[in-house]
This record gives sequence, structure tokens and C-alpha cells, in this order.
Amino acid sequence: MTLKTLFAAGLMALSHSALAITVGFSQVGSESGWRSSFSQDMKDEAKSRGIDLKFADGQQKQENQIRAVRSFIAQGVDAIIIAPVVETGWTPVLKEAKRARIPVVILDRNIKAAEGLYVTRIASDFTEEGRKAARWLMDKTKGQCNIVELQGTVGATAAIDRAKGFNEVIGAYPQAKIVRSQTAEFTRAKGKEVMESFLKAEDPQSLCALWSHNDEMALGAIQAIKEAGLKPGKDLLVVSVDGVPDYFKAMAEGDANITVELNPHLGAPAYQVVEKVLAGDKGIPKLISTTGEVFGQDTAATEYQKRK
Ligand code: GZL
Repeated sequence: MTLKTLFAAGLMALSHSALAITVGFSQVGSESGWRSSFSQDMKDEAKSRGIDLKFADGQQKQENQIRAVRSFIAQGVDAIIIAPVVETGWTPVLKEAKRARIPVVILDRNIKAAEGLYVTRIASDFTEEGRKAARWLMDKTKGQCNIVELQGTVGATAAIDRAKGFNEVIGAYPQAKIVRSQTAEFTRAKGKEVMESFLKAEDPQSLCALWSHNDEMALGAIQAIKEAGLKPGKDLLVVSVDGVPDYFKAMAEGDANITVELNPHLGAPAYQVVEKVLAGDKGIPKLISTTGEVFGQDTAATEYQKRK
């Protein structure tokens, strides 16, 4: 090899390593305000770090997410990030990513797959979110409450674990029980529709509270409660999770009572892991947890101004 070609090869290697990291991100969809904030944060953070982000919206369908991951593998991206819509069905495509030697990071909801198939999961403790919501409600009602529940997407960790945490706490109160429970897919429209059916099926006067697995469904339900001539936040207490701006507005107006905040800013921790892994770091923990605090009517107006 002549000196000239050696020098050119060296330049190539140098320029390649200095090239931006390319990351493929398979996102659930845009079903909620929280999800949209999360997606925006991923895009903004990639831009600020000079990462070339390939963003794929799964429109809440796992087959779309898996197709996107396969496309990232075919493109030879440096790393893949997945926010999985449901827990199961990921092993085959994760094995393909492993064969292609492309590291995978899981964000938010969990997956059921061998731990060796992904680097880490970065997420909130959904079970604790459910406990926090129930603790507030039991304290507020002295443990006497007939509750209707709007569940998130069936099979999604957020729905499974929030229900687990909430039920664990109310289980200690014999006078507290969930009288109606149904999925409303984490969306506002379905939340309104399912709440309407609850208010037809149950004597509204017998109901004490709505427990919603996210603010989006709760905001739809609040509309239904008003249209039934009841006062949300008073006749029916409203407890939820996420902390989206519209829900802070609802709390400020007295239409909702509390929410457990879910941090949508997952971009920085996600890209930090990607950069570490690509630099050869083998010591990344299998789970990186975020936490959220409970917000109520007392600070809602101020928090809304900060977030809208
Ligand atoms: C939970 C996340 C949930 C949000 C919803 O971390 O998966 O999905 O609570 C969203 O708003 O739809």
C-alpha cells in the first residue's frame, strides 16, 4: 500500500468516527399529550447532540414498530431505541438486532425478552405511580369509595403495573372498591366514550371517584361527567397519571384532583446510554428508573403556566 493510499485510508477512518451517530427510534404513536412531549424531547435532544435520529411512529401498532426496527437494522444504524407498545412479541426482532451487533435501548414500557437482547430499560416505576394515586384517594375519602377505572392499553406495562400498585393500596380498605373497569387505550376520545358507559351502567350518585391510568383518558372522562350533569373533581374525584398541561388546567379549574407526574424527558438519559455503549462501556445497569411526584389543585395554576 503506497503512502498516499495509507493516508487516505486513515482520513476515511478518522472521518467515519467523527461522523454523527445514527439512531433509529421506534415510538408507540401519538395517543397522548405525554407521548407527544416524549417524542419532541427525543427529537430536540438528538438535534442538540448532533445525533442523526431516524424517527418511526408506530401508530400504536406493534407490527409497525417491528417493521421500523427491521428497517433500522437494514440501514445499519449505530443503535436502536424502542418504546414498546406492549410487552410481548419482541424476541425475534431483538435477536436480529443482536446478530447485526446493533445495541438496543428500551424506553418507558417494558418488554418480555431475554435481558441479553437489550442494553437497558429507562422508565418510571409505574407500580409506585398507582400506589401514589391510591394513597391520595384513600386519604381523601377515608377509605370509603366506589371507584371506576379507565385502564390503559391492554398488555402495556404502564396499564398492568399502575393497576397493580393501585389495587395493592386499596386492598387494605374493605370499603374501597373498583366497581367498573375497562380499557380506553390511553386516548381522550375513548376515555369519554367509556366514562359515558360507566355513568349509564352505574347510579352516578353511588360513585365516588374515577381512577384513570393517564391524563388523556381522564380529560375525556371529565367531559362525559360534565355532560351527565355532575361536577368532576367534586361529585366524582378524579385521580390520574402523566402531568400533561391540559390536566393541570383542569385541576386549576377544579375539574380534577391529582396527577402523578411522568417524566417525558427521556432523550438525554437514552442518548447518554447509547454514547456510552458505542464507546465500549459494559457496565450499564439493566434498569434506570425515573420517578414522579404527586401534583394537586393547590399548585395547578402555577404549574400550568410553567408547562403550557
Ligand atoms: C407510561 C406511558 C403511557 C402514558 C400515556 O409511561 O407508556 O403511555 O402514561 C401513554 O399517556 O399513552
